[in-house]
Amino acid sequence: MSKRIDDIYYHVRGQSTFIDDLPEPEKTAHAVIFTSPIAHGKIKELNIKKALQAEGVIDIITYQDIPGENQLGSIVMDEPMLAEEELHVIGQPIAIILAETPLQGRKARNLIELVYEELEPVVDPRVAFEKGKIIAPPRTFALGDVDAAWDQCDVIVEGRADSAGQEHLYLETQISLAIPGERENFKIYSSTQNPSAVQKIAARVLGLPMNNVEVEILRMGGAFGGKEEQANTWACLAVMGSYKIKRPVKISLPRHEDMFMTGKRHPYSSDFKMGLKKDGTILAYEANFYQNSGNSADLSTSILERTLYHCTNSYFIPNVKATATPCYTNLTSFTAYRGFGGPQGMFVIEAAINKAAQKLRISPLAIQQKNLLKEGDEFPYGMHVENCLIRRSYEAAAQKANLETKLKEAAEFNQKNKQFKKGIYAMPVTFGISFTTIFLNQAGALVHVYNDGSINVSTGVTEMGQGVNMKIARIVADTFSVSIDRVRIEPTNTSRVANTSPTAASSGCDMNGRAAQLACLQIKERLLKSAKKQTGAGIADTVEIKAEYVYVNDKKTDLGWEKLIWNTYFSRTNLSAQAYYAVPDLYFDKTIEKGKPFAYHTFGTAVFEVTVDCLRGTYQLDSIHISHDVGKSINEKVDLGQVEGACIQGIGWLTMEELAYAENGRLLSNALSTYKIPDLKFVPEIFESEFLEDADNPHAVLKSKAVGEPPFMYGIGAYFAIINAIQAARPDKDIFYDAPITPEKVLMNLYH
Ligand code: LUZ
Ligand code: MOS
Repeated sequence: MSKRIDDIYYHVRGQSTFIDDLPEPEKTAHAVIFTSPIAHGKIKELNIKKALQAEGVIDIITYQDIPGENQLGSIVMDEPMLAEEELHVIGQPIAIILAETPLQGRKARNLIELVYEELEPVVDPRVAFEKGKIIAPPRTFALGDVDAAWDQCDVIVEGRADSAGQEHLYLETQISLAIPGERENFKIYSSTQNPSAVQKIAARVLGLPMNNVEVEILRMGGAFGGKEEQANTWACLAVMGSYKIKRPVKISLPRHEDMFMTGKRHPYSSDFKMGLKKDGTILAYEANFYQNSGNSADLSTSILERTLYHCTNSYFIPNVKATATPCYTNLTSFTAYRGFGGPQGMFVIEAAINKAAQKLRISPLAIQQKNLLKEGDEFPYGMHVENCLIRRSYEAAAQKANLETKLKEAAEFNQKNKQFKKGIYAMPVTFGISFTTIFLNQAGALVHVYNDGSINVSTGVTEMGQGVNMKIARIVADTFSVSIDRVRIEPTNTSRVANTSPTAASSGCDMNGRAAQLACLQIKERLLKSAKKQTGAGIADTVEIKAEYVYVNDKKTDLGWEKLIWNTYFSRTNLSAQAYYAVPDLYFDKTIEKGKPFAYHTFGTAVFEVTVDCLRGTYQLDSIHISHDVGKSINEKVDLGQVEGACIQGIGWLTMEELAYAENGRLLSNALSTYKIPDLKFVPEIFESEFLEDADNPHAVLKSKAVGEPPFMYGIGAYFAIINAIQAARPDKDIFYDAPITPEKVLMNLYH
């Protein structure tokens, strides 16, 4: 990888720039947001007089100042930008304070007086469901006939599994800079995965057409889904400020404000029932998911959908009925987070398998292996699995981990030790690639070749540290067959590539990489035509570009890239191209909940070994072995980073990351002193990942596969490895599945 295109080279030197590094334009004002102190209630009186007179305050904006619609919603219109009367959550924006400095803004914020009437908050999705506070009616995915199947089962287990939310903890907090131009035009720099959404919603709030708003993002310092929808808020608040005072306005959330004001992964509370044959064959599975959606819909309904898609994970089960409901609560609006509801669905079926294994007195791994998907098996959503690699990856991971030996050694260890117990678990993952919202599966690109031979690429994808720009540069360089040093990736900008989908659903490179490739191919066709003329080759001769030179009938000519480009330009030929890609053959019929929502699936398996201290409840990861399917990797280091990073992030979700709320809905874990994520010391000494070989994917660019989200779900395996160790100490104990499994919960599971 060339240094020029390699983000890591600049990141580690602190030379990459983020929005906060942009020089602030002259007269930039700083916005500080006054928010609701209560989780549920009504505004009786809002008094901003004193705050307006505070030092450095330029203006204070409330909902009455909004020229367009006071509405940020994109699926359900239930999210006012600034509260009018009703308050639904602590941290809900009420007023924008514009000041010369952030500190002056914060001081003025303390002077705002709010009189309110407090109402009882709801924080539990099951309570919300009982009260009828739901965003949409329940949806059910079904296959076969569960009700008829229970009679044929040798054992049936039932239980409950809860998984908590998760803070994104992107390194760069939410930030936006809005700059007013002439004639009500605005340029917004936003740390967003979704520039076109920022553009659309900012235009809506201002009551302007979309072509008055230009949105740009060079890169984010992490996002993980937290900026798929929820960057909109801060960009819209900033542009509202700049509209009102006709000055540039910047919003940059301090860490603790970001932590309590922004959305997180959805907590779920779920019931399951599983029926099996004695040999471990699963005959029937029923699940009921209560999604804690928070105080506004945001992307909750789409996330809920993916929970249903992935509720049977990598297993074929002939009879399935899974129901899910998005429930309003007075907590932060939960949002997209790596895996997008999939992890929550997969967690529950692993809990069911674990419980069934205990009852059958067989290993949960035996149940997994018995029921892994086979080529052609049907998912509850009607799609059949193709090019299925789950068994291969399971076997490869087992072999790499020496699973048989490990199990034997762990059993011996557990016999000999009372205080320390080892646990082992394998986690297979099958994840569907494509936006389940079908219209989002489209992308565009704009490529310019300048007449000195350098190449400039714009697509709709956003770089958030996942390395997509390096992959796209590789695709472009390979398509032209030139050095990657010639390629530059532009910041993502709504004026260069329009109507973009969010960089999400792991599909950023698949779709935008393909669009970039198609644009390059258009230019390349013109270049080859011109090369034919330039070399005097005949109609029957084959002309190619290989490693920066034109070849005629496989013979190298002295026509190099730069000369080829200049001559082509000189003969008045277009060296720019725009291209578009839509993923083919996707459909879904919601009336029957069947279709083909995914271009393909990705597969992989991780094997975990842990040691639990049954006296203290603490635990340590001993080893992780992963066999993962990335198709034909475009950039192995980038893909490896995604696989291992996602795995650790998934482990964090279910082990140490604990969102603590007070009964009144206040987030208590709103700082890094009270919210712990995995660090280097937590990562096991033995952490080995490999890619499945000979797993080329026919459905994505350069035979690659999407990699961003699927490995997140490996983390579920660490949770059940810990459970497995607990069961070694207490084989007959009724386990409660309530993630994250903090040391307190280990002890409660052992002794309570
Ligand atoms: N966003 C979205 C996503 O709008 N639809 C999806 O299916 C999806 N999947 C994963 C992550 N983000
Ligand atoms: Mo997403 S959870 O932004 O792919």
